[in-house]
Amino acid sequence: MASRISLTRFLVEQQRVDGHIPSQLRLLLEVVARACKSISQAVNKGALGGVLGSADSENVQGEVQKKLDIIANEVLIEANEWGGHLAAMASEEMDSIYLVPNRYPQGEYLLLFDPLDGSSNIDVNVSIGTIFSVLKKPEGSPGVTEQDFLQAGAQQVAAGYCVYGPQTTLVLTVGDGVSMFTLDREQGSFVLTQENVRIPADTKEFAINMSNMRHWDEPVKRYIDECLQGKEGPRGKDFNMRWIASMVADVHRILTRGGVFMYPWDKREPNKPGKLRLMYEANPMSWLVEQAGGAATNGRQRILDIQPSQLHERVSVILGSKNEVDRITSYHTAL
Ligand code: P6P
Repeated sequence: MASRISLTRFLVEQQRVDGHIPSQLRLLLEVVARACKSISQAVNKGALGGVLGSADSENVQGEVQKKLDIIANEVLIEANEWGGHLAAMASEEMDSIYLVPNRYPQGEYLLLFDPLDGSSNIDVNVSIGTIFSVLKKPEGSPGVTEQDFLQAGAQQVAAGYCVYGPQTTLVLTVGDGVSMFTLDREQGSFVLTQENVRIPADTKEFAINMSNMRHWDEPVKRYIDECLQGKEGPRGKDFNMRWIASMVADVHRILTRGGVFMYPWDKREPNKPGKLRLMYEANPMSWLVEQAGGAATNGRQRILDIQPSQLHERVSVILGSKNEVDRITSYHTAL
């Protein structure tokens, strides 16, 4: 069997192709991948590593932090702060941005991440993952402030996630399609296992937390109701449902076989636009989905066009197979 291409070789070749990715960005992505390997090791230990359960603390979102949330956050900070490729970082687990300490060289990139998405699944051994997004630090600003992070998702220069499931798989885009790398634990390196990932435009599978049905807005109720009517209904086909409650795992399934993922606004907290965070969940996942031929909106607007006003702001998310997302969006904009 031909030897597989390592992530390192893939990135070097991406860099070599008309400098598609500058060396500093390549270095950053390799450091993030190494950090994900360390997080994967910690996750895989589970009870044997004493890393399950809660940390008896809350994050900026007011959510109880799991021990692994904090471990993953620390791994990403420590791996990335000294390399000279970053100016600052932002994390779901930290209230404010993290400036690279003055003892280290400052770089031109900003790294944002949800260090361990799907934490409610940690203690029940269900797939979880790390989501990351890379922006360029705006030119001219001497220091770095939170304002420098508030860029629309369309400004990302790299985005990806690492899913810790039966395999540990890193999924990445630098704006030239989506590639998947599986961790070869014998070699200790990520190897290319799929490139030019494409999401089918149509699907028979939707992902949503059905327990919230009574709280949804009418367009979402209409769409799901039509799916549930199956062959006899207006869609003329039966649908399947999946909900893993780990966005990384649900999005990985959609990138692998199509589908539509929805976490829409609902009446439970009407002042919040949605549950998921724009900067380090929705934006990176939306870019990956679009790079694979899918679509991603908040019901009315392309997610990557949303101009953020706060670092931890939330957003309604509808993403996946393009024809389904377009249909759901049309139900919202028709009102
Ligand atoms: P619910 C995990 O906490 C998360 O942020 C996403 O990964 C996931 O899709 C969603 O929340 C699950 O939310 O309300 O179904 O538990």
